[in-house]
Amino acid sequence: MLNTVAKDEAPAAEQELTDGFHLIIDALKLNGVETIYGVPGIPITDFGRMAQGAGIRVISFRHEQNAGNAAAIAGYLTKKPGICLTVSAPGFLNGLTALANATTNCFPMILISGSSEREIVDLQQGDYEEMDQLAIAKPLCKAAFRVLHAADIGIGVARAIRAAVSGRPGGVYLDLPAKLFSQTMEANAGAKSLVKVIDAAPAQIPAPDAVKRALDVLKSAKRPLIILGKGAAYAQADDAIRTLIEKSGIPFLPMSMAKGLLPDTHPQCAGAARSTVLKESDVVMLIGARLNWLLSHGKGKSWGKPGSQKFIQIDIEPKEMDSNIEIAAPVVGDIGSCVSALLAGMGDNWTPAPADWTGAVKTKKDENIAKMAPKLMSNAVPMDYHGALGALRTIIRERPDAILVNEGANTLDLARGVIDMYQPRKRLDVGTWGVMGIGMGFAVAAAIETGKPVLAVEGDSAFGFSGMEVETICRYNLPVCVVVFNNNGIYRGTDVNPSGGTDVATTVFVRDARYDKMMEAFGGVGVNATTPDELKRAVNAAMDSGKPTLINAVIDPTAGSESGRIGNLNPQSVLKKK
Ligand code: ADP
Ligand code: TPW
Ligand code: MG
Repeated sequence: MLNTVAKDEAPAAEQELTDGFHLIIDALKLNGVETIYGVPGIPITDFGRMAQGAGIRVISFRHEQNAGNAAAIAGYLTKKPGICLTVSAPGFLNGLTALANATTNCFPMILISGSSEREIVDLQQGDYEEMDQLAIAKPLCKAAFRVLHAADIGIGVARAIRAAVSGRPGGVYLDLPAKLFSQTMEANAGAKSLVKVIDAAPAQIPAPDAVKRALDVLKSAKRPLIILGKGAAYAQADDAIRTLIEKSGIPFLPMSMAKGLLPDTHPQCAGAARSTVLKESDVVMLIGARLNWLLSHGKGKSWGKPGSQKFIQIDIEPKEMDSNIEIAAPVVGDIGSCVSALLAGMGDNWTPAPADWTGAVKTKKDENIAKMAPKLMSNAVPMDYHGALGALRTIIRERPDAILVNEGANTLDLARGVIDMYQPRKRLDVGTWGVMGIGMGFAVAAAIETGKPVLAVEGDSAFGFSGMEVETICRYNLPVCVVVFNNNGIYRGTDVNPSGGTDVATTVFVRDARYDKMMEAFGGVGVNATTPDELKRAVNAAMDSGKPTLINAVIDPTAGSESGRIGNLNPQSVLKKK
């Protein structure tokens, strides 16, 4: 039903009116938007209230960046654009980091921001929260639109939705000036102006010759490898991907957020033999994974000798091909269509990957897994990373449908390696930028969008970027268990101030802080855990009860290493240290 407002001075022929507020709500509802993540204020406070009144779930955060991260991950989890709603200028800017991060990660989201009066902004006459938001958003997202007339709201919302989810997904900015909200128009015309987006992300079928080329390259392989990226997880083509992998017998390497697309315990999973397969494979098929820094750009010492490896790449974005090295067989299309076409082309008599190769990968993998096993049993107190993660690994094995959110440096890199995932789209982390601050936003949206329990494994620094949202978690009573790996600082808690002055080192926090008290402050459960056993018990209790819980896991402050696993990316001074 269309919302309407009565006109103050109704003309003789009683005309029903609608306005910007109602048209935006109707346009969102018409397109299946069920949840908005945001922070209220001028000019969108009433809009939030009215959206809630109209049955949209409106989740209010304490900071827009977290609302934006929630919207972005909602988009990733559902393949529908997540919606973030912010106030003008400062609120908009706070949301912008999340919008840019969504674009970088190929997550579909729409940042809807109220803005000030165009006439005043453009003449720079000093309006309340004046800012040329559209111009600022443009370079940071896939598309940016502004709606000036109520009659264009339907088209504006439709364009935003289509831009966010079609082709390579990403962030879209929708600018709604304050005046638009109260603009009126005739209700029937308003209803007709709305647009239901049909087939928002159309299938993109790969060209038959591209598929044939890819199969020819694959057929020639003696040591093939498949790399699954988060695009493959996003595509929700889980069955087709599994069939391709099992039919081909090719070892697969999941990128961080693709873990669980097939279980990490799958016999063909080469996660524990990563360096071997990158170096020794002769044909690499990338499925929804970019050859960016996370894969050392497809060259250099992590890879085989130049020219010794051929790449097949499946991606919806044609410009991604040859971005870093030559792609021998580009397959452009959506992953579901591409993988199905490859399967059809493979027929029933496909020769599986050579046994000497798959055997060698398995031997290496078993060796590495055996090497790690005793570390995971560590009962050292204070806990080291492996001891604490060993406990969490067991919990995810026993509760494979829980969603794992993960950020930090050592806390991220080690958890990625230690905690096996068993189901698709269950691991959400810092993604392409390695950005800190996604934790609580992701956790809130994961709980709301899926209804599953969430385990957020957070470095103490990482947690701090979004920590205030524990109030949000308590307010909405979400089944989120946050574990803060508290090692008193960034990477380590033991650095000293090189000047000998009284300030602590730049990477060090208050010693022995009790993050668990933060959750207690808002009525949630707080636990201080000093052993793997205590940690395990506390997480299990949290997951059984579904109560918001924060566990302060006391980690040995000497245990971490600089920047976790990517210390090599730190520039080094060539001058002698004083
Ligand atoms: P990872 O970090 O896991 O390696 P990336 O974010 O680098 O993954 O790569 C994801 C890739 O997936 C992007 O290049 C994006 O264009 C692509 N992608 C996203 N969705 C689809 C889809 N439905 N079909 C094909 N490719 C997709
Ligand atoms: C938005 C730089 C990378 S990792 C990290 C920072 C500040 C925190 C590491 O400490 P933590 O983990 O979380 O305690 P641990 O286990 O190693 O002690 N600002 C942004 N993003 C990034 N990546 C940084 C700063 C950084
Ligand atoms: Mg830390």
